[in-house]
Amino acid sequence: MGFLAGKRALVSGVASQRSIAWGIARAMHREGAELAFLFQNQRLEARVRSLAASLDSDLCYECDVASDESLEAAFSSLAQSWNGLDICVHAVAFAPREELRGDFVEATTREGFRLAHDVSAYSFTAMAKCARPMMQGRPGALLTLTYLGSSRVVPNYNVMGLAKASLEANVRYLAGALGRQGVRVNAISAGPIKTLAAAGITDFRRFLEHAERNAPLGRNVSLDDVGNAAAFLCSDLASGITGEILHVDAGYNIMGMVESGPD
Ligand code: NAD
Ligand code: 0WE
Repeated sequence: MGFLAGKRALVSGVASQRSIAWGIARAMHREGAELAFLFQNQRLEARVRSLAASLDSDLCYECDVASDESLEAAFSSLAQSWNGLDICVHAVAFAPREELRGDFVEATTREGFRLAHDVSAYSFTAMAKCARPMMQGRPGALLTLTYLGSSRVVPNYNVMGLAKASLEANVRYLAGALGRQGVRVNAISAGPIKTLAAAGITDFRRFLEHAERNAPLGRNVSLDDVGNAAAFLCSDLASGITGEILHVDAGYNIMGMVESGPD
């Protein structure tokens, strides 16, 4: 029997088979969890429904995390099928594409900052507000995805780095607020993975090559690496862990001196 048998998990952020959220859903399903999904808009509905079906789920709800009404509608639809929720996965981020390149000071605008923080950081608090009543009386787990650019200067990551710093503080404050209710809140800081969000980034290949060359494990991380860690963190095996940022990056973050590439 899997270590998530009997658990109900809601997963946001699936846009394709390469999404980190999809790796997490696969691992949780393998460990016996029952799944439900949120999709951003109708453009993604058919794809998410067919992916969900392959993991035995027909619970898929539209949800724009920048809208409280949309979040409330999605959770109240979910509550018609499920009387409780054990796991909630937040795997959503957005900043205007043109702010993810070039000089940070030049590239960053007030509106880009606002949008990045709203969609990528506040939405985790908003989701926790919705999930909390459904987690009443059970040992719940919330999980989000972050990146090293929250705490180190990563070229071109720019305003997303600030939003991830806020998201990581969010993990700690939510963990502080929800702990007495038995709800744990954690994040995985993943190494670079070629997803749709990454495909929009100039020179993303260089990030992959750099990480592969310099990470202690000498490779990049896979959807399974992240999915397995996520399944663990959201399971009772991690019952003593909350407010934690767990690096799943082949060890890249520990390095103090890295080799530059052939270019
Ligand atoms: P992805 O493009 O597959 O997923 C991003 C998701 O965000 C999409 O499903 C998209 O629909 C959703 N989204 C964006 N705006 C939304 C909104 N307003 N409402 C609802 N959903 C919205 O890319 P991914 O790389 O799997 O990203 C998932 C998470 O992992 C993000 O938080 C990202 O910052 C984080 N992350 C990614 C990497 C990487 O290298 N790919 C590394 C570390 C962390
Ligand atoms: O968090 C991310 C990417 C999040 C992201 C991606 C996009 C692309 C398309 C947020 N908003 C948008 N907006 C778009 O229009 N990552 C951790 C992956 C990533 O993105 C980078 C990276 C890495 C790694 C951007 C610059 C430098 C490195």
